[in-house]
Amino acid sequence: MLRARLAFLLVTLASLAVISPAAAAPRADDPGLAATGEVLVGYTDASSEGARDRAAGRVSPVAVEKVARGRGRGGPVELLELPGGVSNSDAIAALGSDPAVAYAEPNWIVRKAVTSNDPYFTNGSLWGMGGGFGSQASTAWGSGHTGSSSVYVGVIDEGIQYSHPDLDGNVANPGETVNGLDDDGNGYVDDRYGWDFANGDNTVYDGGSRGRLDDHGTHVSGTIGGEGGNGTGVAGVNWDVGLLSGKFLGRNGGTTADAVRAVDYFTTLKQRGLPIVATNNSWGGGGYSQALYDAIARANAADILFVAAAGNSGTNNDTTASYPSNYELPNVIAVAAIDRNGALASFSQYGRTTVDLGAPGVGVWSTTAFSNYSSSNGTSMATPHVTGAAALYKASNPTATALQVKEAILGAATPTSSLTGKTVTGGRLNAGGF
Ligand SMILES: [Ca+2]
Ligand SMILES: [Ca+2]
Ligand SMILES: [Ca+2]
Ligand SMILES: [Ca+2]
Repeated sequence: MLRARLAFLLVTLASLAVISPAAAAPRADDPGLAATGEVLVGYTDASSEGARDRAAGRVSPVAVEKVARGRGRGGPVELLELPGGVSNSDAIAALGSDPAVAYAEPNWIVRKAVTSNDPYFTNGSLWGMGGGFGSQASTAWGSGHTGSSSVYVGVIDEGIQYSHPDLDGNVANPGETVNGLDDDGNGYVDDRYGWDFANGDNTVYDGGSRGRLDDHGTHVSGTIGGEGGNGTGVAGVNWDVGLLSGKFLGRNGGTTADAVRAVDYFTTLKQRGLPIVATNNSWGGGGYSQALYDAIARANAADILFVAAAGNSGTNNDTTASYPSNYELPNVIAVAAIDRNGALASFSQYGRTTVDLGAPGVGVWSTTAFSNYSSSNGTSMATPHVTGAAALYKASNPTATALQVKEAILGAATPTSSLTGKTVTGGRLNAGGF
């Protein structure tokens, strides 16, 4: 048994050497991978207590915790806390040379459960989160990357059913409570879940007794940040994220004036300290607006991405401009829609110089008003996959600027034949490494 364990250790070390021959610091010393100043030591079955103490003494531990007693399978295991200045890798080397030690290894950091148990994912409906032509978000989840509640996204759309059971933990303005006061001092009273610019009030969910009001805003929100791993409904690209509504679409659409207000609302929140990485803009129409261009430029200056739908008329945005996705600003990302077979959706607008990449936009299941779930088609559905990817990347790379996040998204796009010559990247969203 001992020989088998040693053989396994050798294989592990050999493969590590192959994986990262030029790493600046050994993986054992990477604080993102292993607890700093801690090593696990497994002693041989035959070792005496005195021999084990002598072995541990090689690294002068400041504390020793028993992890396993070593009765039955394997010898005793201890967790040694190292004195300051002793690296994990040096301690492992020193301990490994002692005959009482079977193995010494880093105390690897493991992360929470990372396989979605959300029924729409497990039954295959949520193809946009998976492999194949999906966003590969599930691969990022498998690496323990499921988003962060300290990364915020503005949803400029209809309102959001913030009380939806798959969203209620992820929608809130942390600086605001419902008390009749403007707690965060941004000029809006009780904007706990965002602001309704269509109606000039703080009720961002108005899904009343008729129609499908707030379905669309709730749907895109679920794709960005539906609560994953809770055994319910769907999972968003981010299981944890902060969503806020900039509601400006009502039953009859919205206006440019209200869109400008909504964009500026998030810019102001960012300037006041709320860490917003992006706004999602699954809407379009109308002509060029200098006022809207200037608002998006202000968002750019505030380091906020503006992720926009390419549009659903099947036309070429290079020849017939579509707004807001065509605004030529560094923070804009324009998104086309693909189906689960990787084809450009028949309705999706495209543009070799004006549309950046494709993302899942056909048969997309997500949250809808009245605590429901439904499937929708559109570049509206593709866009929040990309916005979600921006938030996921930011969660794993907290110091990245908006433009670095954009670069990461475009750089990771997977070449896709249906998007060749029809998008800037010629590829589709791939968040697997985020
Ligand atoms: Ca406020
Ligand atoms: Ca308040
Ligand atoms: Ca309202
Ligand atoms: Ca869920």
